[in-house]
Amino acid sequence: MKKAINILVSLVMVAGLVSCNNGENKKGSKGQGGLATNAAEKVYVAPGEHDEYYAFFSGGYSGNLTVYGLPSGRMFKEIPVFSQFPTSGYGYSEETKPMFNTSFGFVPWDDSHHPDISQTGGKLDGRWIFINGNNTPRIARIDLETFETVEIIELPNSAGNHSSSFITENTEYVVAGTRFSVPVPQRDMPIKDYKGNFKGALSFISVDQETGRMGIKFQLMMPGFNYDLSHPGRDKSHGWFFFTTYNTEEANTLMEVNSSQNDKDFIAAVNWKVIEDYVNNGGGTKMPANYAHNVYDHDTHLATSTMEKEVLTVDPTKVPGAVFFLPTPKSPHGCDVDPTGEYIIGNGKLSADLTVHSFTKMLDAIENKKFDGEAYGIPILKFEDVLAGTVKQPGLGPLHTEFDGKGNAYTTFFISSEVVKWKLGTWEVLDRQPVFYSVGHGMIPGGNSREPFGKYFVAMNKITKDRYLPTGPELEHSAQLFDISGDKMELLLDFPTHGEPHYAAGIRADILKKNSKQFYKLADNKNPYATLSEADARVERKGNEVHIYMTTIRSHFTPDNIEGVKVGDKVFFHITNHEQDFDVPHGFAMIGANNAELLIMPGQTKTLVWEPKQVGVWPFYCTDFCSALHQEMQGYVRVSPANSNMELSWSLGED
Ligand code: K7E
Ligand code: CUA
Repeated sequence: MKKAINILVSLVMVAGLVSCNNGENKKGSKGQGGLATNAAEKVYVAPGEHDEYYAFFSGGYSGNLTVYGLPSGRMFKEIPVFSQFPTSGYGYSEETKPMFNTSFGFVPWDDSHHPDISQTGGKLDGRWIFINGNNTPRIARIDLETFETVEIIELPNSAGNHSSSFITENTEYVVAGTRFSVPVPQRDMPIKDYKGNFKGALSFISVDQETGRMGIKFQLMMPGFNYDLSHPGRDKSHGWFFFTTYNTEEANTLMEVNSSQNDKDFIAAVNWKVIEDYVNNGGGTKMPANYAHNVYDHDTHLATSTMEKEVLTVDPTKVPGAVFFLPTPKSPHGCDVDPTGEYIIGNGKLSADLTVHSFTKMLDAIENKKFDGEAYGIPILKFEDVLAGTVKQPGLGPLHTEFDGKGNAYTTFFISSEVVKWKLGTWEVLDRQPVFYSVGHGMIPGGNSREPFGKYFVAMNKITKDRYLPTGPELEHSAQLFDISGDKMELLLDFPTHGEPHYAAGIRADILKKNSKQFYKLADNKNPYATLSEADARVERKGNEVHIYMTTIRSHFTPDNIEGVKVGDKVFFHITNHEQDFDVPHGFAMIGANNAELLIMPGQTKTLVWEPKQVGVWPFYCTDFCSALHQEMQGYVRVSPANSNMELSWSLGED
């Protein structure tokens, strides 16, 4: 076995070298990664015109989400989610800091992998997009009217929240599975006692259909495998959820060898409707827990954090008919279900072939109790009984599969650096195109729904190398856009992405853009520190706290001269932007503030804390070029010694 691994490792290295060299040679030769003559036209979006699709790319280690247009590949926005974002002050302003509260304290970073857009009836509805925080297990919800993160819920009993965040077809649940199994509850125990003692929690988070509010409905306590990716059933398989596993060996060291011993790992098939009934009828065990639930309110412009103290756990062996294992070769990564819900594809990273399971056969095997033993009390189905077919030797290192809704599947191959199009049902390979280089996920807009918009495929590549002008040792990752409307995939465009996009979610632009919010109504602003008229602007002292209630409108702050602040004070700038117009934020920056600026949207209130350390007269200014007199949008705070008797005073336009 060690030998096999070594061969694989060598292959990886050779593949890297070969594809790199080929890139230089193949430029311009059609079908080899070069461009067909009309490719430029197909991606050209004329000045002032809009793209046809939105694409939301996860940021990986940036912790955020970036928004692009397709087919142009233009980046429109970075939405901060799990990471502090100085560009807008997200996670720096007092209003947004609670978004990062966790049971570990303030955690202003994460590793985000899998965005998924809400659905109704198996179709993308464009209400929300969800994404996972992998490192400190969390799920975030982003409102697609405002493109702002509005909720983050932490997951107890989870570690490496990777088989997440995928959405059932009416957004009943956003599902999050643990990659690393851990002791549950956490305790001090020898690592070598992992096997049989650690647990893998699969969390089913319900979503309120009106408000979008998340809540952990139950956690399924599975055996201590690694739950890598997951996918909901669709259409006929709606009500089921599928999770790939690796390390069914339950190894805890030298994983690259020890977790690759078994010829087959499993796809876990979970009938969540059965479990839902079970818990609705009082099943499950309440377990003490401690996890943060953070919610941002658009009316108060304020995030609040609540620590939840309990979670409902379910032992899968207590719910007959709820969980089954489908043997799947060989350390499968991607777990994908086609739009009809019939085919469940497990991409065995170390397997020569692609394994496709049949949902119908699975039900049949379950009904006839054709089991091949069990693992920790969970029935294992026979491989042959659930197999729909195999795609023979399609490439090396399969990772993920997407669907075009026309009966075709597109699988990415990391090692052989290619995308392979194949036919569901006949399993024949129809086309293959090289990618530059080493693709992770692919994405077809709507590909996770019953109705993919099968026009484009985006490859998210891990290695960029010679594709762009060099920028030192690190290059941005590169996406490649393919036209998949014809029989053959056609490469149209390379474009850089930000962070490490693992996965992306795409949607037709017209579904979202009509709902996009243009500004917040000042009259609806319920922030407790809001200043709704300039006449109410003021400065108040409470002990050593100074609260400045400030307003902004083109092109001044009210007040703009403030005196009576002292060294040792803690100064809160509560700033309300009085603009009521599309795309007119004002910024706010204070010299020496130990955080970032604020970018305050029209109608919004944001608060920045500044602790003056030095006596003097210190300026602040607007950071966003908002008008012809933007450069005049500035003011001063006079800071007196700590023991000074200086009274507070403030003014605008007076001498
Ligand atoms: Cu394959 Cu995190 Cu979905 Cu990366 S994962 S590629
Ligand atoms: Cu306000 Cu510049």
